[in-house]
Amino acid sequence: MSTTTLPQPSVPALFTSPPPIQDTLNTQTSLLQSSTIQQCLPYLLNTAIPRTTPVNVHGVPHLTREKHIAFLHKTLSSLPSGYVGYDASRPWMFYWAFAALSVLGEHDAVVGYRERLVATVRPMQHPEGGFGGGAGQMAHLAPTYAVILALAMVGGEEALGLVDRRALWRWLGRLKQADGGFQMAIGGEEDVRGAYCAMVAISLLNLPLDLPRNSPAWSREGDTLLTGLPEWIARCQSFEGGIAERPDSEAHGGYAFCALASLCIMGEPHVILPRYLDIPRLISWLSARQYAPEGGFAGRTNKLVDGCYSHWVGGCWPLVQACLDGPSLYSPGSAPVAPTPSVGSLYSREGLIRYVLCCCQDRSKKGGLRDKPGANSDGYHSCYVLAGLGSAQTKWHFYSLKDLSSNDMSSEPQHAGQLMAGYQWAPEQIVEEGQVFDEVDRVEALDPVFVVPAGVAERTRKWFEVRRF
Ligand code: FPP
Ligand code: K
Ligand code: ZN
Repeated sequence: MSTTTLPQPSVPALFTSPPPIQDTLNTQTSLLQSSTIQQCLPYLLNTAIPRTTPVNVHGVPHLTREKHIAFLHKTLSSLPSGYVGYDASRPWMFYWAFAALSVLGEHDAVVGYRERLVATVRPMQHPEGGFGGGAGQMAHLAPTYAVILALAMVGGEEALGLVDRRALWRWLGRLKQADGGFQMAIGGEEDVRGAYCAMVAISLLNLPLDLPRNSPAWSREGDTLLTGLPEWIARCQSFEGGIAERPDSEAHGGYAFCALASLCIMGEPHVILPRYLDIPRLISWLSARQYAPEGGFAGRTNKLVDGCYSHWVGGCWPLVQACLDGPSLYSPGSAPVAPTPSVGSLYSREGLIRYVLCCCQDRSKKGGLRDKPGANSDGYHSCYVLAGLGSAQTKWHFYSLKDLSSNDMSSEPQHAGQLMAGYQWAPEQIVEEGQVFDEVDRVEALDPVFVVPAGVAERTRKWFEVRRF
């Protein structure tokens, strides 16, 4: 292992110096950006923390794995009163901790929470379908998504069997709008999170695609829960090329991921993404989200880097890459054979890895991962920072099971079980001469569409497929 403290290794100038061009007009925005750079530089140079913090030959500190693991368990224990505002996010706290622990390889620990998860979320299920953020609360797609993914991660009859799929399907019908999108809750906001959370639920739980008759979107026989959805998502692409929460709103990385991942559940990335999105403009917008010297991503134009966008923006890249490259060839029993990539990496993996390991780790006793230096670590950032790190260390292959010459979308699927594109991904570790992280700091990448450990989505879909709806 290449751990060293002296001499200080040299870090490329890109990550150690302010941008060469500076706007002379000072605004609140530009001053905040400059001070963020100043806040990050000592961490990128490893001069901020006690000088004894070991860094590798690339000047990158190690992942303080054990501290992060302990922190994640703590987020699921008794919490101080300051956390009262998180009460309605208890489903999310399970999801964030489980996903982050999985990235760190702690799969058994996750399964060990099954009973507690089941006991906590069972009373959160609404009799008319979906889950609320607490017992007796109205159902909402955000906690519903978090509950479903948390249950999927622990697996088993006790967990998966508690979901009332029929009620969930009817509730989703009520959320489906005539313009194609989904509301987050009945009478609530319609945004692209709704599209993603609904598609994840429909696909993983193998729900019928038929539109329930109670749906405000119901107009004629043959309409489905998917009718008009990709068209609605297309309308969320903004003039900047990024994707907004809803049509005519501001592009943001969180929504870009939701939009791309929903489309990648409905179709193969190289077919469906260019059909509904202007890909060159999307790539241009996504590229502008990565900053130097910080190395990390910001969520939107003129805003600051933040560790959670390591996933929300970083997680867009494998989907876009698969769209450009087309499918890898898959023959059962052997590794997928990649197509000749159209381009190299679409973003600076080195930059992101430096930002995560230098700037996002709380290396004090507390542990956990954070937005940026000076911010407190929390479950949400731990989850999405680690997810981004795993993605940066991984090449995701989308593989096609069918004849590559036929991109046949003509026969419309009638059942979620026929939507297979979300399950045709295989990870490959990127191992490179000169990579800036040491092998001890390699983590597991989460599924690029469902954001659960590799294999969990397919296992869950199969579990529901053989059960009566
Ligand atoms: C801006 O916060 C944040 C948003 C506009 C929402 C972002 C959306 C997500 C993270 C996606 C959520 C997805 C699901 C599935 C629930 P801010 O103004 O504090 O941050 P900023 O300055 O970085 O934009
Ligand atoms: K933020
Ligand atoms: Zn954040």
